[in-house]
Amino acid sequence: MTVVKTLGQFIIEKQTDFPYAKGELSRLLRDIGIAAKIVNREINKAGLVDILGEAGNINVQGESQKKLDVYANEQFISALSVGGECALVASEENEEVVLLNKAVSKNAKYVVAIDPLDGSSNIDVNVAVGTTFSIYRRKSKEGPATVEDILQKGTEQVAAGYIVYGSSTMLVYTTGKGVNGFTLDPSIGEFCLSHPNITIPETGHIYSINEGNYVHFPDGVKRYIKYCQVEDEATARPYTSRYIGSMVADLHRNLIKGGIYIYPTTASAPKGKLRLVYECNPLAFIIEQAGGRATNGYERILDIEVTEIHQRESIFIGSTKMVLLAEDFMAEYSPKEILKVV
Ligand code: P6P
Repeated sequence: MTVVKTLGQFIIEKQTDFPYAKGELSRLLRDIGIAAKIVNREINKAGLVDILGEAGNINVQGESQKKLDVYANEQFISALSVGGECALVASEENEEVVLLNKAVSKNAKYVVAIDPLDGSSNIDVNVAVGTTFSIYRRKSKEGPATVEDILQKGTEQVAAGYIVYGSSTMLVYTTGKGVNGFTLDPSIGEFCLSHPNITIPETGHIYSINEGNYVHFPDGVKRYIKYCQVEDEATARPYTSRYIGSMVADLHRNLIKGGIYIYPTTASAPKGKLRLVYECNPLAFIIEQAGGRATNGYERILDIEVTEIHQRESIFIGSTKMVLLAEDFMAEYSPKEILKVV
């Protein structure tokens, strides 16, 4: 008989990985799992209720906020606030950091960065969307947490993960000791361990990039795309192009099958489109823990200085050998020093 291990059981079991932990991180991960189940329920019926379409607001990115964006943001912030283990949240949907309920979280040790619903433009067309999150220890020792508590390098993450709301709903996370995936079993309302110790193939045959922006890509990216398209039996090229328009879904497929996702600088995104704090850093932590690589074409994502909540960054992320080769093309055709002058 197959023994089902739930997310809650797994978190408690792994708590011994942290000898000094008193359960705060375990409870924080549990709170995120609860919110994910609530958001999943709404996503799965989004087409049936008046939750589709524009919420009428514009978020800090200048993007029209879908109602489900707003709902997901509220659910994650509420779960973290009630749980009492988180002092502050930085969210894609909020221009400033959100201080959580002081009465409950005055002794909270952690802060969370989150993109509650990434790829939300796909909701109305029933394409997979995702949530990304990072957990840090707060740096401040007393008084209310501040934005400085979340402006930490990716290397300081205590835990990170994503939820992908796809053909099934999965929660994938790491605490720095490998990557584990849990699939939601709606019949019991629990995330169950389905993908223990996920590792990404060191190479792959899938490249994910919005080639509609080709004209404005750096030369190094153009050259790498052409490399992927050349016929070469020895390296199983041409590779397959797969781009969903929902980074969590693209990244999850590449994590399982091998591949590379690239969002470089473009005309409309001169610093890249993806946000360092709540998209690039959590996914980079996951990919590195799974044996992959994540850089901005030049330097490790997790080492990049964080100065603003919503700062954007280019990202090359996935199978190590594919990312390294893409970096070689960047070094040869788009060397950083020239880009600095320009
Ligand atoms: P484009 C979704 O808005 C997102 O942040 C990622 O999930 C996705 O990969 C990318 O942007 C899509 O952007 O410019 O290709 O439509």
